[in-house]
Amino acid sequence: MALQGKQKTYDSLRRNIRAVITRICCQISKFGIANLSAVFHPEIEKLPLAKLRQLQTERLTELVPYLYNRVPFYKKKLDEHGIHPLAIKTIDDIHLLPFTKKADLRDNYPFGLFAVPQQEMARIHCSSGTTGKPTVVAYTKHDLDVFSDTVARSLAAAGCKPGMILQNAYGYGLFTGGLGIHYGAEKLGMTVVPISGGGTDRQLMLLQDFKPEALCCTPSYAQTLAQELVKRNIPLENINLRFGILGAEPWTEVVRTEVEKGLGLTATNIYGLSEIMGPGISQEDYEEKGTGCYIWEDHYFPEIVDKDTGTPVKEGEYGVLIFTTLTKKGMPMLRYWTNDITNIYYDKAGKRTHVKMGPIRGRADDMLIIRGVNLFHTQVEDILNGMPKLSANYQLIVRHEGAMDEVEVKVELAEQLFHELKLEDATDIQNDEQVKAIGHAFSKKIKDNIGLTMRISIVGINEIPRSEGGKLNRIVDLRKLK
Ligand code: DLL
Repeated sequence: MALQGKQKTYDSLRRNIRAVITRICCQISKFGIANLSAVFHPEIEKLPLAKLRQLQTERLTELVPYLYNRVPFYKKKLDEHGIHPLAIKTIDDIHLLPFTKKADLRDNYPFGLFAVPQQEMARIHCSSGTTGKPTVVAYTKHDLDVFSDTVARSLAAAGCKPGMILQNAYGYGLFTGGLGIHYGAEKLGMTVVPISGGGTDRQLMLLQDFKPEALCCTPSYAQTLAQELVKRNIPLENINLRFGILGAEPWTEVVRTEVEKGLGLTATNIYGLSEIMGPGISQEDYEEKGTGCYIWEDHYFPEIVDKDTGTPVKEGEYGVLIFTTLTKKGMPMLRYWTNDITNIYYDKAGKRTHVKMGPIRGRADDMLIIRGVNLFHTQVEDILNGMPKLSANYQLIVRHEGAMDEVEVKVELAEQLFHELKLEDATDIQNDEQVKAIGHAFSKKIKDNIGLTMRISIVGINEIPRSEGGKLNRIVDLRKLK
């Protein structure tokens, strides 16, 4: 009897202890501590640079013979350049290797650059925005693991934690944004809402009903969502966003300010491209905003080279971003010429050791040359940052007039001012003295900073096309249509 009593007391004690442990675990996981290992990986993200170089050397020296022996395109290219794969002995030898360009992917369409039989590929994506045949990219199961790991790392750097709801408004499909973010978020332990891009009514409904803390979409679509909240009189208190992970197109501080205010979140930049993997090649830390995006260089090795000569530039200087995939198996890339213009630098004050990249100024092929001056639309966007009476909705229209190329900047008035001035139509706007003064000030700033005279057309609200979920084109080049 006494023994039975003791057993009962022991059982109930055990039940109580188990309940207490369960409660503690729930509390811990509520704060995202239980899954801390999924959030931050100091052993790799804080790896001392010498060790990082050693790891990159090991990976590159394995990759070059792997590609040489498996992909006829690479064998031919290396032979033509007189490079024996074993001549690449350290990561510093990478500059001996030839570049791979988008045209090489097109020439080998669809499966010519596969390093494994097609049957070993787990997924195929295509890169966006091109005419004619798309650029094909493919992944083995191992590659998809690396992809989701680096996206999970990126989301964690952006402030996301296990258990948070993420509304993923990047397009699902051949574009790498939707599925790329999706699997990375699942890996981090988030609850993903795979809503895809567009369908603004539904986006706003779920933002209010599910109350996600994180939103992934293009910066221009985040602008659309912020503007729609105002238009529909939806108070910010109805939504619960804390983090926006925005990328897939160039954007600057003026858009960050608008989106952070309009959606009540901390917006960070995520960069990537299909040819290398997809989103999550690099990511800004939410506590180091404005200092650049960490490139996960244990997997994606970056270089910056002069856009005309292809020679490496000094740390911090601008040029074309080049990537080598160090761990991909299905369709690795050697020195892929992204055509994106930016710079890379180490930030000793940062949380991680990996190199950072600045915002993309534009793509080398998007660069306008106007009367001899190189122009990216992001330079105009930067100037808009100091013009609170104008909005961040703008477009550059380029024409060939007479013997000259002319740029017109079409920009909407800031919404508040537009309502205050009670302007009815385009003629009212053009004739308003205050609007004229704003236009002159903007034009002067452009001339002083960029060195070009541009025609400024200030328009009313909702006059300039908005993003409907995908990438927004800020440049209308009418010269190409002639
Ligand atoms: O845009 C992958 C991605 C999806 C990145 C979602 C971020 C978020 P692609 O369609 O192959 O892949 O386009 C790649 O988009 O070479 C850049 O020109 C541009 N791009 C991507 N991210 C950024 C960014 C995806 N954060 C091309 N800032 C790249 C500026 C970006 N440009």
